[in-house]
Amino acid sequence: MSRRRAFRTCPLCEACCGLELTLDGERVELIRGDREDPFSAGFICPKGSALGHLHEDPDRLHLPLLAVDGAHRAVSWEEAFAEVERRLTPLLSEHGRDCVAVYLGNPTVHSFEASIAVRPLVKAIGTRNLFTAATVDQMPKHVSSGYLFGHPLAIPVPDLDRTSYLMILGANPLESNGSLATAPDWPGRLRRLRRRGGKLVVVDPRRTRTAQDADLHVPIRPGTDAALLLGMVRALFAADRVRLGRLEGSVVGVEEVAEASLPFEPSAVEAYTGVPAALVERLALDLAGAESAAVYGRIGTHTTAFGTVAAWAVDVLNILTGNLDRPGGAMFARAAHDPAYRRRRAFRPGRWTSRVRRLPEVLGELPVATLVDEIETPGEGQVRALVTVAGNPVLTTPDAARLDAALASLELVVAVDPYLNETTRHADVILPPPSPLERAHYDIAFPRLSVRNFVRYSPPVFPLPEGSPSEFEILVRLTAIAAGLGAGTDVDVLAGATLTRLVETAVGDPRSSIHGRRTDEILAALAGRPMAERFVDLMLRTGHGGDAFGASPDGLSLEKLEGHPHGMDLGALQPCLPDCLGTPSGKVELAADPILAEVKRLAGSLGASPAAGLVLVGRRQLRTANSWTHNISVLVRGHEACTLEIHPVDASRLRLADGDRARVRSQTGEVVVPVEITPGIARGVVSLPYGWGHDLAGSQLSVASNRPGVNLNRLTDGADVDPLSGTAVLNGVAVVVEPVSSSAPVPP
Ligand SMILES: Nc1nc2c(c(=O)[nH]1)N[C@H]1C(S)=C(S)[C@@H](COP(=O)(O)OP(=O)(O)OC[C@H]3O[C@@H](n4cnc5c(=O)[nH]c(N)nc54)[C@H](O)[C@@H]3O)O[C@H]1N2
Ligand SMILES: Nc1nc2c(c(=O)[nH]1)N[C@H]1C(S)=C(S)[C@@H](COP(=O)(O)OP(=O)(O)OC[C@H]3O[C@@H](n4cnc5c(=O)[nH]c(N)nc54)[C@H](O)[C@@H]3O)O[C@H]1N2
Ligand code: SF4
Ligand SMILES: [Mo]
Repeated sequence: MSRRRAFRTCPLCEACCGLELTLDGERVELIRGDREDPFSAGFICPKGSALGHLHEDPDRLHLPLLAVDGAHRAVSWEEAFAEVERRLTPLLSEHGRDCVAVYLGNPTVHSFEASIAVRPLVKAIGTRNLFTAATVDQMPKHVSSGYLFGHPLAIPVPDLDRTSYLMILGANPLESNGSLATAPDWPGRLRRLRRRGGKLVVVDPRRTRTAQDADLHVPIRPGTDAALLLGMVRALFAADRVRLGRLEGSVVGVEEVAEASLPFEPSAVEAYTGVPAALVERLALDLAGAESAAVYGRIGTHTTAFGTVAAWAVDVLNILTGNLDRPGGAMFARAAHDPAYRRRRAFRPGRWTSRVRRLPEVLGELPVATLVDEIETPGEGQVRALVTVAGNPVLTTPDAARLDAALASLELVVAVDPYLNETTRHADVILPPPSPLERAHYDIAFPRLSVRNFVRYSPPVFPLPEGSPSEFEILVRLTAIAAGLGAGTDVDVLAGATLTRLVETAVGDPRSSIHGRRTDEILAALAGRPMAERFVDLMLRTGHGGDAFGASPDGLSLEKLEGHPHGMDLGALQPCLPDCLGTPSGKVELAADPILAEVKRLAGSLGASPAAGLVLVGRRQLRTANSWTHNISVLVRGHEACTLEIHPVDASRLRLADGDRARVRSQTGEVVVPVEITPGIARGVVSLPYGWGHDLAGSQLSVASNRPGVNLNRLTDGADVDPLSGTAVLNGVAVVVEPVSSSAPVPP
C-alpha cells in the first residue's frame, strides 16, 4: 500500500465530524477535518486527530484474553469462544436466564455493528437484567419524550443554525462537542449565533468555556434545574405570555401544567436554586419575546434527582413559547433510514421491576445504579455472570468501589472490549473488537438527533487483520452460544436468517415501501456486502429517504453513499407535527400523571433548606472521551488534568492552596486529589472531571496508569436515582473536603 487518502466519520463523540486521513501503507500519517464535508466543513477536535494513535496503541488487544490463575493470557479465538460456551451454558440452564446480566456502554452506539448485534444477543440470553450507560446519562429525556411525544426516541434538538435565542442548561458543548444535539463545530455555530444578533444563555454552576462565550451566565445550585425551569413556566403563565403558535390544537394538558407550576413562585425558586427571582422572570420573558428560541439541557440537568422533570420542563418551555417544531426553535431531526410512518401507542415503563430494589424497567432496561444490588443480594434470580459490551462501569457508574468489589465475586464475566482496563480486568474472557479504522461506519442514532439532516457512510480504512473477527461476528457468535446453538455456528447463516425474517416482515407490511415485493429479490439486492452492512442497507433503502430497492430511484442506498465519501447534506430540519407524534391522542401530551406527580414532589421539597456543606459536580475535558482515551499520550500530556476545582473563598476557609492535595469524602467513599482554585466555580460547589481513576491493579494501560487521576464515581451514590427514569444522581453530591496534610479539624 502506498500513500493514500481516506474519509470517514469520527466515532469518538456525537458531533460525528468527517475526517480526512492521510495514510502511508498501514500507518496513519495525519488526520485532519474533512473540509469538503458538508456538515462538519473541516472542523476537528484533538481527539479526532488522535484516532491514529488509538488505532496504533500498543495496549489495544488483538487477541482474546483468558483469565488463568489470576492473570490474563492471550488465546486463540476458538479457545476463547469455547471457554464462554463451556461456562455460560451451565449457568443459564441451572440458574435461569436472569442470572446473566448485560451491560452495554457508550461506544456501542458509535458502532453500527454493535448497534445491530447487541439486541439479538440480549434476547438470546433472555435476561431482564439489562443495564446500559443510558441510566447514567440521557434516560430522563427518553422518558420525557415518551410521555410528551409518544416516542422515547423523538428528542427535539435546538435548531442551532437558525435560532435567535439559545438557553443551555447543564451542558458544556465547547468541551463535550454536544450531546443529544449532533453538531460538528459548536464553537463556530455558537459564534455565528451571536454574530447574527442571537443571544446565548448558559445555566451552570461552573463558568465553563461555553458560559464564557455566552451573553449571560447563570450560576445555579447543583441539582435544582427542574425548579428553575418550572419557575420560568410559572412566570410565563403569570405574565400571560403562553403562546402555542402553530401548535395550537396539537397540545393537550396546558391547564394542568399551569396549575402544577403554581407553587414555583419566583421567590421560592430563588431560595431553592440560588437564581434571583427577578432573573427567573426575566429569563422566561426573554424566551417568550425572542423571535425564535430553544431551550436545551444535558448531563447536568439529567443526572439529578429530578432529571426527568427537568428534561420534560425543557420541552414544556419550548412548547409554551411556540418554539417546538419550528425553524429556529427545538425541532425533530429525521434519519434517512427511519420509516416514513410512526406507530401510535402509550408509553408504558415499569413492565417489570428490578428484583432487589423494585426499580421499574424503562425501555427494557433497569437502572445500572442497582446492578451491584443484583450481584450482591443472594436469592432466586441473583446475578452470577455479566457480559459487558463497550462499557467500563467500574469508572462510569455510581458507588464504583462497591461495584468493583462485586464484579470480583461473579462466577463469570465476559467482556467485548479492546482494552484490559478497570472493568475488563474482572473478565474471565475478553473478546477484543478491531479498531474503528478496521470497520465501516454508518451512524444509526445520531442522524435522529442532529441539527441538520445528514447521512454518511465510511468504508473501512484498513482491512480486518487476518483471522480477526469483526465486532459483529464476535457478538453474533456470543448470541449463538447464548441461544444454545454452539460456538461453532456459522455467523452468516445465523445472521442471514435474521435478515431474511426482517425482509419477510417488510414485504408483508402494507406500510413498508417494499410491501408486496419478493423476499428473494430483496435479499439478492443486499448480497455482496458484509453481513452487518446488509442490515444497514435494508434499513436505509426501506427508510423514508431510501430507494425502496429501485422503486424510488432518487432515494438512498449504501451504494449511492459510496459515491459521496464526504457525506450528504439532507437539508435543514423540517417541521413534522402532528404526523411525527406517536401518542395515543395524536397530540403533544403535556400532563402525563407520572410527571405531574413528580412535579408535585418537587414542589414539596422547595421549602427544604439547601444542604449546608459543599456539593460535588462532574465535568468533561476536551481531550478525553469518557473513561477510555486516557491511554493516548498526545491526549494526556501537559499539566495535571484531574483536579478538584474549588472557589477561592471555600479554599481559604479550608486552608487549601492551589495544588495542595485534598481529601474528598462522600457518603460512599473518598478520594485524594490536587485542588485547583478558580473563581470560575460557584461558592459551595466543587468539581472533579469524570472518567479518571486508572490506578487499579490488573489493568494494562501503560500511559493512563502513569497519571491515573481519581474516580469521581467512588463518591457518587447508587442509592439516589431519578425515580421515573432510574438515572443515577451524579451531580449535586454532598461532600466534605479537607487538606490531606493537616491534622487540624477544619470547620464544616
Ligand atoms: N460521575 C459521572 N459519571 C458518568 C458521567 C458523568 O458525567 N459523571 N457520564 C455518564 C455518561 S454520559 C456516559 S455515556 C457513561 C459512559 O459509560 P461507559 O459506556 O461505561 O464508559 P466508556 O468510558 O464510554 O467505556 C467505553 C468502553 O468501551 C471500550 N471500547 C472502546 N471502543 C470500543 C469499540 O469499538 N467496541 C467495543 N466493544 N468496546 C469499545 C473501552 O475500552 C471502554 O472499556 O458514563 C456515565 N458516567
Ligand atoms: N471531550 C469530551 N467530550 C465528550 C465526552 C467526554 O467524556 N469528553 N463524553 C460524551 C458523552 S458520552 C456525553 S453524554 C456528552 C455530555 O455532554 P455535556 O452534557 O455537555 O457534558 P459536560 O461537559 O459534562 O457538561 C455538563 C455540565 O453540567 C454542569 N452541571 C453539573 N451539575 C449541574 C446542575 O445541577 N445544573 C446545571 N445547570 N449544570 C450542572 C457541569 O458543571 C458541566 O459544565 O459529552 C460527550 N462528549
Ligand atoms: S468533536 Fe467529536 S466527532 Fe468531532 S473530531 Fe472531536 S471527537 Fe471526533
Ligand atoms: Mo454519554
